[in-house]
Amino acid sequence: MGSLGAILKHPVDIYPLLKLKMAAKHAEKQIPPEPHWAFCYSMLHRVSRSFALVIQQLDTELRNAVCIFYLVLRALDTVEDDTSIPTDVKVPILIAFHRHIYDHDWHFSCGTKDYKVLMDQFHNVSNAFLELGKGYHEAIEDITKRMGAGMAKFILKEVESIDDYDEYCHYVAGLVGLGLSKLFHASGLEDLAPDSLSNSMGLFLQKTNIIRDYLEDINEIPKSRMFWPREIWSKYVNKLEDLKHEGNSVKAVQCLNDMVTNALIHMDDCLKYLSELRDPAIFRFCAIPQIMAIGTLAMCYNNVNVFRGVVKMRRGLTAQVLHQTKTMDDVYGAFFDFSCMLKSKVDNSDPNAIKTLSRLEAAQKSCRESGALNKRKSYIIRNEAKYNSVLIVLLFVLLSIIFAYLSANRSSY
Ligand code: D61
Ligand code: MG
Repeated sequence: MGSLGAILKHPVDIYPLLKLKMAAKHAEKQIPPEPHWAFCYSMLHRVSRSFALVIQQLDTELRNAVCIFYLVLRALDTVEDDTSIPTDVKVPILIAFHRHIYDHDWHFSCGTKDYKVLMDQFHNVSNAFLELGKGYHEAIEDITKRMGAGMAKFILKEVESIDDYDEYCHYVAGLVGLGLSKLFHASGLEDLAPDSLSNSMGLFLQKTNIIRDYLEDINEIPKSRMFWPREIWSKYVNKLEDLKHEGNSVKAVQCLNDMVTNALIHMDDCLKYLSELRDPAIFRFCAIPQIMAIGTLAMCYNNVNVFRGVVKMRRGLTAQVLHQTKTMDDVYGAFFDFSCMLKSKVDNSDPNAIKTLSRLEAAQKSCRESGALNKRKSYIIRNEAKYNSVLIVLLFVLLSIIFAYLSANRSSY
């Protein structure tokens, strides 16, 4: 549950963290009795704690479809991510994956840990997939086919231009956005969202991951993986791996800030997509990952530690996002706060400072114009100070009671 030090520094985290623990316990108890569905849901919890919690809140029928959609694509991604599979073996598997999901017996062993279990026991996922309605089959098959083909294309080719970068992110995450919008529509709960907005939802999440995971991807064994586009990094260094050398810290951080500025373009589309959703559970399912993404970008911006280790949002802050995100007003509030935090980190000497600031100001303008600000909880500073003083008063009251009790006892002797 996060270290004691972090909790003492941020006492506001205590309540959301406890609630999160309870929500996770509750979700685990809800695992269905049929063995193939039990496998799918326990796998979902093991490979993605964060998506599992939000998926769990959807209505049963849609929840089953989204769970299988997730596991099918996670399995496809496990093939893509395993750098020990030779290209001539990997490419045909990626291309044919959308057919394997109809085959009860198909499996291909790869990946490690939980991902290996998912791959070895994939028949459970196929069996559950086959029980979904036809509308869901078509959407899942179509996206799996297009994603597999796109991944195969980028096994053979590097991400050179920013257009390549957007194209790669479209295959691995934008298509998830398109597929989810289709599933929401098929469930009868939402109108069909425009593809370009659904795509942006995925691009914002994927670009955030690619920025955050620089070091992990470059250090991948036996072969490093590179997703930062040459068009951006070549302005700062000669080779992508040079960014991790300490002598290049200044250039590395400028390059990182350039990458974050690129990701910020998608904020506006994401706000638009979210503002059109009607179902509260679908809304939360979509909004929470987006808020975590902008929070992560705010942590990464101008932070050399991205090149030294993993930069993550505090677990307590994640728990706060999970519980404070209910309506569009909460999203405007969170986007506004994290944009503020980003703005305060922009250094005027950064080569992209003006571009970064103007993107952040544009987002803040949308949030302000929504009229949602003022009446809300903030993720930064203000509330924390208020909460801390309440805690101090409580502590004082408690000590007074103990003191009064002790002196009363003493006087009775
Ligand atoms: C609303 C709500 C959730 C959304 C969305 C709209 C639009 C797109 C997405 C989720 C997908 C976002 C993907 C971002 C995280 N990136 C990865 O996991 C990378 O793999 C990409 C290919 C597999 C995608 C599997 C997936 C992920 C989330 C889903 C989903 C399917 C289905 C339903 C709901 C959410 C990344 O993974 C490695 C890592 O980050 O550890 C990679 O290999 O690059
Ligand atoms: Mg991948």
